[in-house]
Amino acid sequence: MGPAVAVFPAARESIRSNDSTFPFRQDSDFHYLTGFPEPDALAVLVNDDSQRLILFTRPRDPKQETWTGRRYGPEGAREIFGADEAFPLNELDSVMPRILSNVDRLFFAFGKEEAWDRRITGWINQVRIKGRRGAVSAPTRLVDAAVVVHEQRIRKEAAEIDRMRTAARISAEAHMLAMKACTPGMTERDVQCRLEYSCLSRGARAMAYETIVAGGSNACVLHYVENGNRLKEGDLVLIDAGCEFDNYASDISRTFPVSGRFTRAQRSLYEVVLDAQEAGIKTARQGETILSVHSSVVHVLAERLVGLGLLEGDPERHARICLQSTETPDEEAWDERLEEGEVGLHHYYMHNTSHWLGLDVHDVGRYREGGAWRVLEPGMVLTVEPGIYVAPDAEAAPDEYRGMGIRIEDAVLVTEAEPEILSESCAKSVEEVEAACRGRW
Ligand SMILES: [Mn+2]
Repeated sequence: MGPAVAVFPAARESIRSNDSTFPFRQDSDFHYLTGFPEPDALAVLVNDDSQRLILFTRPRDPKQETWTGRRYGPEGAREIFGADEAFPLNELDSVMPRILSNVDRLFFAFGKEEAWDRRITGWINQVRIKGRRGAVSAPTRLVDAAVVVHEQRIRKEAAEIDRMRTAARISAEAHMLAMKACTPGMTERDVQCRLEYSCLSRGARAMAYETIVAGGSNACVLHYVENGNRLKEGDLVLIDAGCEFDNYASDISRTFPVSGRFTRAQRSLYEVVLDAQEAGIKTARQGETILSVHSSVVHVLAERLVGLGLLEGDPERHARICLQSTETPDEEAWDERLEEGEVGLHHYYMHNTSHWLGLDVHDVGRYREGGAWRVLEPGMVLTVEPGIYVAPDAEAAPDEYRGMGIRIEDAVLVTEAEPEILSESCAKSVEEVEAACRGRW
C-alpha cells in the first residue's frame, strides 16, 4: 500500500454570547492522539517512508495571550508534545496540498463538521488540478478515521486505566461526601454543589456529564438534571455523577436515604438492585458480552421482583420478555408478549445495563460486530448500572414501593482474571451506605 495521511481537527471554541465562550473541552480523538490542549489545531499523521506527526497550532501572540491565555505555539508543539513538524495555523492552506500530494489513502472523519469537509475537499482538488499536468497524484481512497481511532480507544492502555482509576476514586469520595452532607430540607442543588466541590477540589477539571441529584420520585425520570427540589425526610435520593480526570470520565450512581436510614421497603428494593448489579459485575469477564451482563442482571431482577409482588407469574418469562424489549424496541416483532394490561419487568427497568466508558462518558467503539454482540476483552471498560423505577402512579405495584427510583452504577475494567471495579471504594451495601450517611465510612 502507498503512503497514507490521517487528519484530525481539535475541538473549536464555541461562543456562548458575544465574546464569552462555553468551557472548552478538547475533542476526544484529538486528545487521544496528541494530548495537545488548545482549540484551533490540526493533527496530521503521515505514514510514508517515515512516520511523522505534524501539528498546526495557533501562533504565539503576546498581545492576544494577555487576554485569552498562554499558547504553546508551533515551538511548544514540537518541544513539549513531540510533533516532528509544526506550523502556525495560517499556513494550513499552503502546506496541506503539499502533504496530500502523492498520497494514496486519506483518513478523515468526513461528515462531522461541514467546514472541515469543505476545506479538505478543497486541498484534494488543488492536488488534482496539479495532477492533470502529470506532476503529482491526489489521494484516491478516503477512509473513515473515526472508526479506526475508536477501535483503538475501546481497549485501554495502562496509562489510561490509571487516569480512569483516579477519576473513579475522586468521584467515589465525592459521592460519600454527598451522603454525609445530605439532610432533609436541603435542595438537590445543595447536594450537587457539595459533590462537585469535592471533585474539583481534588484535582478534577470538570464533571464528565451533567450531575443528576433526584430526590423521591424525581428518580423515576432517568435523566433528571433540574436538581431544583427540596429533599424530604423518608425519601431516597439518587445521584448519578462522575468527574473527568485528565479528560478521562468516571460514571457512578448511588441511591441513599435522605435521612440516613433505609425503611424496610426501601431496603428490600435496594438489595434487589444491588444483588442484580453484583451478578452483572461478576459476568463482566473476557469472553462474555454486554448482552450476557445485561441478561445476568435481568434474571436477578425478574426473580426478586416476583418475590416482592411487583411482578406476577414466571420470572423466567419476565426475563425473556424484558431482554426482548432491550434487543428489539418494536413490540410487534417480539415472539413472546405480555397479556393485555399485564405489567412486565421493562416497565420498571427500561434501560440497558452497560455502556463503554473512557474519554467520553458514553464512550466510542462498536457494541456489535456483524450483528452479534462483541466479545469482552481485557482493557475494555464498561458500566454496570441496573435500576428499578416504580412511578408514583404504577397501580399494579404494592403501595410501599410507589415513587421509588433506585440505580446503582459502577465502572468495571475487564481483565484476564476477576473484573476490576474502578469505583470499588464507594460505599454500596446497605450497611456501608448508612455508615457513610453518618460520616463513618
Ligand atoms: Mn452510566
